[in-house]
Amino acid sequence: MKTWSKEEILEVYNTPLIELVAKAGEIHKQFHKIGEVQVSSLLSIKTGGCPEDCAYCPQAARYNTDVKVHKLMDVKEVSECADNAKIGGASRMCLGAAWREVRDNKDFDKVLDMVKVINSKGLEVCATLGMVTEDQAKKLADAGLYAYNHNLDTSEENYNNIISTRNYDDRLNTIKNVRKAGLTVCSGGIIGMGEKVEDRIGMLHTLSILRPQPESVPINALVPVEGTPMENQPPVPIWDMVRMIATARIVLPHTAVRLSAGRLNMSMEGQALCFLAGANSIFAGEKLLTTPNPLYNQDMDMFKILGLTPKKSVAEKVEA
Ligand code: SAM
Ligand code: DTB
Ligand code: SF4
Repeated sequence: MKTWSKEEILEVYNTPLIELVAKAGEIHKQFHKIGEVQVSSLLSIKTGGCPEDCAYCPQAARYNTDVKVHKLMDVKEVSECADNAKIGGASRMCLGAAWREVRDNKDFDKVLDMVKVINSKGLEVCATLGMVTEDQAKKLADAGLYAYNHNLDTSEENYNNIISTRNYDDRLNTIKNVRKAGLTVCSGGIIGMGEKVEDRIGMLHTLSILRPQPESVPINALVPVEGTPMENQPPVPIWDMVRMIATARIVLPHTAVRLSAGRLNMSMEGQALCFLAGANSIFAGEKLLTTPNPLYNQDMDMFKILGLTPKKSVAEKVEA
């Protein structure tokens, strides 16, 4: 596995666009099935009221947003959502909680039960619950969790401008704990927060030098939400998204690169370029965690028009 320097990654990012997409497409073809896109479903199991101050996030308690605070959902409700996600063609389900960190209490036991139930339906289960210890990550793994999402979000240098209630090392530590527990790692970030190109590169560099590299890297375009410090950020140009995805594909050849938040502002043509550049997953369903996402039927039309096929879950592949 090549160890990329920041300078090399920047050079990749700045490659003339068509050449960059072609290069990324070659790598994509080598390690993935062209046109195969994983459909993932997102569910916010505990919404809002978060003590952290992530400047992009509508769920931080300190910002005055329209998000309705909701305590942890019931296992039964979550199980029904998983059934619907499966009917809709999802092979992975990600549970999100607006927590700073996991605590060893009844709520955590409930999350473990949710993981067990969803896993038993043959879906890959991912969770994003904030910081976790190795012991907690092990409990999640034992319950059948497949992946843990914990985003770096931006570069180490830019981190303090976006979040002040924790630091980059906290983030990297949780990723280490997740790895030690034998879970797969999902970690990516957001573009469009006013960061420099160097910050995008810095984030990709940190992800690319992890060993093993993360199995999953979500690339989010900021969804600016009223009431957050980022409410007036201009939309991310599609070309930046394409460059970011192509660069991620090249420096993380085996990784699932997820075209995550922000698709509502992207045309089908724009998204097609992202798939050509190596994106091989989307979040489907009309809501991400708290913000809108394209309608399910629109995405299915896109799959038809572009000739995309939904990827099966790891569990379904074992059965086949
Ligand atoms: N509280 C946990 C944490 O921060 O790790 C998990 C939930 S948090 C909402 C998961 C991720 O959602 C964040 O790391 C961030 O990348 C993404 N996110 C949150 N708000 C966003 C927004 N407005 N636009 C794009 N991505 C966003
Ligand atoms: C990720 O990187 N993006 C997803 C998932 N991981 C959990 C979340 C996007 C959230 C967008 C803002 C919202 O809907 O609240
Ligand atoms: Fe809380 Fe996560 Fe939102 Fe930060 S991103 S405010 S930790 S829910």
